[in-house]
Amino acid sequence: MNFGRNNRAWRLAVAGCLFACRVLADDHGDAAVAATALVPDGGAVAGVINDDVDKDWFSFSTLPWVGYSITVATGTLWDSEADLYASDGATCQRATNSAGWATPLTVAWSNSGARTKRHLEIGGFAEFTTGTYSVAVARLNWVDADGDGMFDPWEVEMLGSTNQPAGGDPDNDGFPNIDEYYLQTDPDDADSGLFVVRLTPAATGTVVRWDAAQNGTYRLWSSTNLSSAAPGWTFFGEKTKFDASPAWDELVDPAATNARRQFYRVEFTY
Ligand SMILES: [Ca+2]
Ligand SMILES: [Ca+2]
Ligand SMILES: [Ca+2]
Ligand SMILES: [Ca+2]
Repeated sequence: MNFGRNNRAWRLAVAGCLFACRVLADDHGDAAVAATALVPDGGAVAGVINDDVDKDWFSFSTLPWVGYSITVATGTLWDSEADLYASDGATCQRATNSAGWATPLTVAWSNSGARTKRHLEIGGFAEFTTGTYSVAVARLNWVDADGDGMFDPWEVEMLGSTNQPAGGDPDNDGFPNIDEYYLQTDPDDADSGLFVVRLTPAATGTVVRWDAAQNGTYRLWSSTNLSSAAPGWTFFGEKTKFDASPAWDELVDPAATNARRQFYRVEFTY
């Protein structure tokens, strides 16, 4: 066959490639790091399962003491699969699908720990299933009559009323009330906050222990020097706490051995 530039078969082949490339372009990322952000109570987001192996990833921020309902409504997609992952994007916490059930598919999850991000992986359930869908996240029990971003039942339980502002610090520990809400520490106890509580030097490194709440994700930094900018802080690990107890977590800093002086910093992220 002649595939010269003016040949009709050549032009059809090019047109076919362009058409195929457009069909295969994906609308949402295929991994947790490329997740599309969903806003709780912010309405539905449309998506397309482009081919039978396409997975669309979403993420949303969850607040302590608050329940969430995730709804996947199918359009032309025959049935759907929705898996809920922890903030690390790797630990599956709930797997469900709509096969055999009337759509839409719903997944409920309540955050009994610290503020954290959740990831959602959506795909078609049956093989060779493609088509359109929409996904929405709703808060089931959110109450914030004073509009300070802190869940009112938590304020009443921990501070006696909703009178305290988000930026207040009645226990003078340096953590404002809203941070204590996110961290799930006690806003009325100066000893309850985000602190490095123990360092255990060993030949293989130093075991760093800090206050940690369930679902919390923490980032750890070390430095040999607090008095100047050099060498600054060195990041050595991130960890998500999955269990409710104990109320601390640990990570080894392998660069710090017995003979060295080290300072540590722990950061809460969500
Ligand atoms: Ca897609
Ligand atoms: Ca409030
Ligand atoms: Ca405080
Ligand atoms: Ca406190």
